[in-house]
Formats: sequence, structure tokens, C-alpha cells
Amino acid sequence: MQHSAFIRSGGEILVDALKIHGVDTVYCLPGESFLPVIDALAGATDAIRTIVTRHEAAAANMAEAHGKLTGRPGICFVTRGPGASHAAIGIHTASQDSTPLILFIGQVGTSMRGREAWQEVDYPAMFGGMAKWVVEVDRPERLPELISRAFHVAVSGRPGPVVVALPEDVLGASAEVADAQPYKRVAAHPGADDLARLTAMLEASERPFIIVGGGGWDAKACRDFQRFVEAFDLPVAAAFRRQDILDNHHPNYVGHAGLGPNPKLVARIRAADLILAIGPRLGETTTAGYTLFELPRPAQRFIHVHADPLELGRVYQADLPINAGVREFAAAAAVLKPQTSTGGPAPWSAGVKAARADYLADQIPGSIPGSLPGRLDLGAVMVHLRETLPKDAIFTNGAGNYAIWVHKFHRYGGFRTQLAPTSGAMGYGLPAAIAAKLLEPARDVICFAGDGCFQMSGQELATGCQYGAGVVVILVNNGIYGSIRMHQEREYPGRVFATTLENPDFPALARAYGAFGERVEETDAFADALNRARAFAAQTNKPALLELVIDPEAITPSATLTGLRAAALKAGAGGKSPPDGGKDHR
Ligand SMILES: Cc1ncc(C[n+]2csc(CCOP(=O)(O)OP(=O)(O)O)c2C)c(N)n1
Ligand SMILES: [Mg+2]
Repeated sequence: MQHSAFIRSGGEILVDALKIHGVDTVYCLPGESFLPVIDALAGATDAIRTIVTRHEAAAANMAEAHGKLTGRPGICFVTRGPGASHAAIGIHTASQDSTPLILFIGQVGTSMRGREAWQEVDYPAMFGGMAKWVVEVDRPERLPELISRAFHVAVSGRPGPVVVALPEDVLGASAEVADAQPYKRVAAHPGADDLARLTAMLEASERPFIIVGGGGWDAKACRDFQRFVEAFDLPVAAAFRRQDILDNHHPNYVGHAGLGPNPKLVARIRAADLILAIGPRLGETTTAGYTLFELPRPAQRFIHVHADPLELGRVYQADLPINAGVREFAAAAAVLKPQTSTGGPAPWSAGVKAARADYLADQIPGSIPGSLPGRLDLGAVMVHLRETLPKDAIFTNGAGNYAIWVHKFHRYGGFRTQLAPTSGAMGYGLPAAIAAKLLEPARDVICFAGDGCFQMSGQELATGCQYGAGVVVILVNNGIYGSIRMHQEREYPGRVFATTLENPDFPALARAYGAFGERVEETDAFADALNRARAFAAQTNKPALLELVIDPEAITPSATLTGLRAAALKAGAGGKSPPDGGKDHR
């Protein structure tokens, strides 16, 4: 690796910079706008693997999943205008999920900037509100500096996405410039005062409660966090789609404060006298539309730990705001000890056990009144998966009502066993699963997708086959955009429109790609089909798809479409109620 100056093309300078910053994989859909980079990647295959996708949204989603799994920026290369537009979803997800990601985009030559040249886009204007930083490189000499900064911005403080536009003449030109050093992540540490006050507030409380979430976690931070939780015997709920920070088998894990949470969990959070929010923003999905806590001053004593100082006090006023990266906070919290404890159980320990019992009871499908129609019970499928698969299996999903079953009935086995967009983006599951399998080939990777969700990225089965990603796709086919149909029945009962899908033969489609494809229509047939799918994926290193045929009536684990329609008609809905009502599942 070169740290001294010598003449290289812009593309070579850029790829050398990627190597210096530790990049081992890039996700890409080629364009002629960045051919010098592609050529430099061809010369760097000893250090960097290039995964070529079929759609830029998938490339960006794979890079996002890579960033989530590794804590290092996921790297994505796309072409200008159209490619950048397709990739935009990855920027949005990385932003909402606080994931380090760098999107490199080809750009028109500097001599024609501003003329609306072919496929020209003003990237600072396009991504300004979504990315942490957007930059256009104007000279090859500045590539080491600006790429180094891109890495620092992506990982430091609250992690997030960065966009780097690369005019084609900058990539093609030669320059003599020295390389930068590998990036160093910067995050705030909690102060000694913060930690002393936190301990004192904990000891003064009777019903403390942790909500854990946000970005920046790694395996060590999760272990440190667990030590803190155990030392004080604290109950822990996960923020929306952050269910893998504390192993769900742990006795202190008490549930998911996401969409449609267990009412008993909500009641316990409301009844707490001290909330410790460790990492999450406490956004709309975790707070039941900002109704879980009083705004702006929660009724409970409130400690908020977040990596971004501007997030603290933005929505909720904490009694103790702590500006710290979650890794830094967890490392400091891991060595805290109760001061006044006499060695016996904490005063709230019985409450933790009761909360855990509530969580386990809520994880038994069918424990909710009213049985669901259909021959294939998704609840039973989830129970089979959680009892069969190794604890370190990675579960991915996008958006749709099918995800309710996954989040409710699966027990995530700790850091990183969940890849799911808090942004609620459809189409995320398959690209995320492929990226995960390429990174963790020895682990089972299960992608959940609805029939709608799958069709936003199903073409990536080809990418999975090409690069040897033996993921198992569980496609939940109910023939509708179920989530939206559910809201439709609530708001406009009986007026079914624009939510019905005419679908292809999914197993045949999978087989056409070279993947495994099988349809499952009954609960009892699932176990053997899963065995066949896993065996195929393990033997061939290609994806295996199981299409689960679900009765559309079974719209949530506890509701039917007919039941929702009847309730809405009874309540007098029918175009009269406000269109933003009842947003509990998306
Ligand atoms: C990219 C994107 N487009 C649209 C939506 C709105 N949306 C949320 S869920 C959903 C339907 C999902 O359908 P499907 O994947 O079949 O799952 P189901 O709800 O039927 O289980 C839609 C259209 C979204 N969240 N993301
Ligand atoms: Mg569907």
C-alpha cells in the first residue's frame, strides 16, 4: 500500500484509498461514468471483492446491510442520474437506521457541470436532507483527503450515509498525490459525572426500564451492555427493529417496543419511574406515534444516551442527557456496580421476572383470542424456525404485515441476527440476506419477504446464484399488499382498490434463476420443505425459496380482514374518518 506520492489515475487513487480504509467488498452496478474505478477494481481483486447486482436499490441495500453487520461503511458504486435515483433508498435507510455507508456516484465531467448535461444531477441538492454529507470531488489530487473525510463522517458520532460524486474527468485524469491514513472513528465518551448520576438515579428508582436501540452497536458493545443489565438486573425492551442488541433468550429481555407492541409491555413502560433510553432516537415507531411518553417532558425520570448531541433534547427533555457513542457508553456502563445494594435481589427484580413472563406468553401463537383462517399457520412456522435453527441465524425482512409474525414470534439470538430497516422499506430483505451470507457463509441466513416485498428485489436471486449466497427465502404469499389492505379495510371498509396482486409462479421463477423453489400450502409440510431448502442452499451455495401460501384473511396474528371490516363499519368508518388514523402496522 502506497503512502507516498506517485502518478496514478483518479480511479486508482480512489481504489487505493478504499484498500487503506479496510474495504474488502464493494456493491456495484456499472456505468460508463466511472469506468476508471471499475478498471482499478479489476486490478485490486486480491483485496476487494466486487459484487455486481441487477438493480442499484439492491446494491445500496446490500451496502447498507454490510455496514450494519460490520460497523464499517458499506461501499456502493452506481452511475449518475438514473443509477443514483435507484440507489437513493439505501441512503434513506442508512440515514434512518444510523448505518455507515458511502455511495459513490459517477458524475458528468467538470467542464460541463451545471448545463443539465446527460444524466446530470445536483447531488448536494438531491441528497442534502438525507445524507450526513454530500461532496463532489473536483480534482484527483483531493481524492485521498475527501475519501478519508467520507469515512470519518460515515462512522463518527451518529453513523450514517455519505455521498461522493465523481466527475468522469476527475477519475480519468492522473495526479501525483500522497495517500491518507486509515480512518479512525470518533465518538464521545460518557463523563464520570454522567455515570455517577446515572447510578444514583437508578438506585433511587423503584421501577427502572431500559429501551435499547439506535446505531453504532458492535458485538463487544452488546456484551458490555449485557453486563450492565445483569449487574443491576434491569428489564430491557428493544426499540423498533433493534431486537438483536440483547439476546432474546436472556431473562432480562422483555420485548419489542415497535409497531403493535404487547399492551402489557406498553403498560410496564408507562408505569416505570425511570427510563433509560440507550441509543435510540425514540422515533415514531418506538413511541407509538409519540404517545408513549409525555412530550416534551416525560412523566418518568428520563436518561437519554445518544451519539449525536443534537438528538438530545430534540424531542424529549431528559433529566440526564448523555452524549456518548453506544460502544463508549456500554464499555463504561459494564463496570458500574450498584452502590447501596446489600447483595440481595434489586427491589425491581420481581417486576423483571413478571415482564419476562409476559413476553414469553405473548410469543405463543394462538394465545390471542380468535383463531386465524387458512391451512398454513405462519405462527407455527415461526415457532418451528426458532426451535430448529441455530441461535446465530440471521433473519432479514423488508416491510409488510408478514414481518409482524417475524418480529413477534422469533427470538433473535443477539448481535447481528436481525437485518431489518427501521425505515420500513420494502424490498430490503433479499439484498440484505445476500450481503449477510457473503459475509457470514457459515451461518444460516433467512430472508422473509411478502409477495409484494419480494417483487421489489427478487431479481437479486440471480446475484445470489452468481456469487454463491445460499440464503433461504421465505416468501409469504397472501396475494395482496396486505399492510395497505389492512389500513384500507379500517379506513374505507369494503372499498378494496389497488391492493390486490396477480402473482407469478414463484417457485418456477426461483428455479429459472438456478435457485431452489417449492410451494408450501400446509403447516405440516413446512418442516420437510425447510430441510430440503436448507440442504440445497448448503450444498449448492445458491438461494432456496419457499413460497408459503397464506390465506389473506389472516392479516395479523390476531385479526382477520373480515373482522377489521366489520369493526370499521360498526364504528362508522367509510371515507369519513381521517386518512391518518390507526397507524399501528406498516
Ligand atoms: C418501498 C416501499 N413502497 C411502499 C411501501 C408501503 N407499503 C408498506 S407495506 C406494503 C405492502 C407489503 O406487501 P407484502 O410484501 O405483500 O406484505 P403483506 O403486507 O401482504 O404481508 C406497502 C405497499 C413501503 N413501505 N416501502
Ligand atoms: Mg402480501
